[in-house]
Amino acid sequence: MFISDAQETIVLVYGSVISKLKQWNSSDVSTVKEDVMQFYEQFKSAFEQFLLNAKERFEEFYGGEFTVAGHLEHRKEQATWLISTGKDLVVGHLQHRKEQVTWLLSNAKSFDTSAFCEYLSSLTNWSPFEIESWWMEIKAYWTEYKYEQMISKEYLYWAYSIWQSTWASLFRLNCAVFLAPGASQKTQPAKPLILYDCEGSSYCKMVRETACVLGLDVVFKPCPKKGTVFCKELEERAGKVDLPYLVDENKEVEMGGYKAIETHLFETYGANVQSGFKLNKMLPFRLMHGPLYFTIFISSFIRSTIGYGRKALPTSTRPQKALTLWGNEHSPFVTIVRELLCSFEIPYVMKNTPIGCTWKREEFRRKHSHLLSQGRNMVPHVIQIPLLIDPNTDTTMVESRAICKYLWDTYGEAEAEKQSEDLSQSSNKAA
Ligand SMILES: N[C@@H](CCC(=O)N[C@@H](CS)C(=O)NCC(=O)O)C(=O)O
Repeated sequence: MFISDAQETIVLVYGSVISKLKQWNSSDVSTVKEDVMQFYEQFKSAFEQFLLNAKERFEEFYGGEFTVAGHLEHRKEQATWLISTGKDLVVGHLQHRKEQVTWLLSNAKSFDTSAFCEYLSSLTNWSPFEIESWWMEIKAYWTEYKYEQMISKEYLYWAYSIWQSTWASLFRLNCAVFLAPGASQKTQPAKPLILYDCEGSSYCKMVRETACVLGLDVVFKPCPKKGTVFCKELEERAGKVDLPYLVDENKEVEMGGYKAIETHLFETYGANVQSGFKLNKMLPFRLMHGPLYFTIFISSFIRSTIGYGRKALPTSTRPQKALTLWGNEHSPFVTIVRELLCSFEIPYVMKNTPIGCTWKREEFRRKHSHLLSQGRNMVPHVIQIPLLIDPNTDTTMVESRAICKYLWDTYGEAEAEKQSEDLSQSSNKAA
């Protein structure tokens, strides 16, 4: 009931805002301004009523007290900004609303259009017929947009990768999702650990899982096949490229071999973690790093059929500073980002944030809660991963699909150029 109330109000307000914006797109700025003010007055009480209802429902459902945030104020500021910045921006704003409306449409399948039009008509001076025709127009527009988005090659690649990566994680029983009982902030290394790693390597994955359950931050230096950056560095350092390879400046040691690295990490940073097979959150990890360890090969094989993270890809630029990625080992959304970082040989600090790693989750929320949806913000310690920070371009972003696109656009242009060169060469030959 609450959901349908909420949906109705959101659809009502956004539907009419958007239809008005479409109309304003061809009007002059002063008419828009008058309209916005009138519109705002009309909806003010409906909005306020809705927020009060929501507050009551939330308090009833979750207990405790909720404060109504300044959503209305925020909308007012947006409208004022929009008007002051000129008519052209209305178009930009429409673009921005696209995704919201796409979501609304997919969530409002059983939405009763005629009741909506009647309701809107009773609140405004527009006739139900007029409203209905706007609604149909908007719906057709957004549905077409959604369809375009859905069939794009890039979307299909993303969706398929997530689906496949989810299976790869399930084969490992999502064993690095929880912080190991006993691991704590007190035992974290002062200087971050450095790992020469390749995303597609099974043995490297074993080490990544270990670092994740211990909540350790790791600087990754990716060494994909045919890599030219860190493979060379590792060869100079260790005499050969044998992955994984750990450098721990805190203890002034460095070593290869996944078993040796795991033992070092547990002994140094997981001394309080229970050993043996106990029925707790560590059980999947103990099984996967004990009798069922062979599933790592199945997991890697699943992902080897498609995707990056094995071979190096040509890049357009090299980052000056290391990037930062918040995530955990088993999130399929994080995996596809790591795969690209690996293939582009981009160094990055992995902020491993398994469930239960409260100190880091609190740090995340202190710094980035403005990037979380209202729903996530309401639940203590919930965050959104992956979150990528690129100090080279001053970018902080969430959403795996957008992050992958960003990495391609920023660092992978050479691939696109090469492909178009290949294409033009082959078409020249054909001619
Ligand atoms: N649409 C997002 C989904 C990301 C997502 O839901 N990630 C999960 C992990 S699989 C998450 O943020 N979990 C919250 C948490 O661990 O608190 C994306 O594509 O990046």
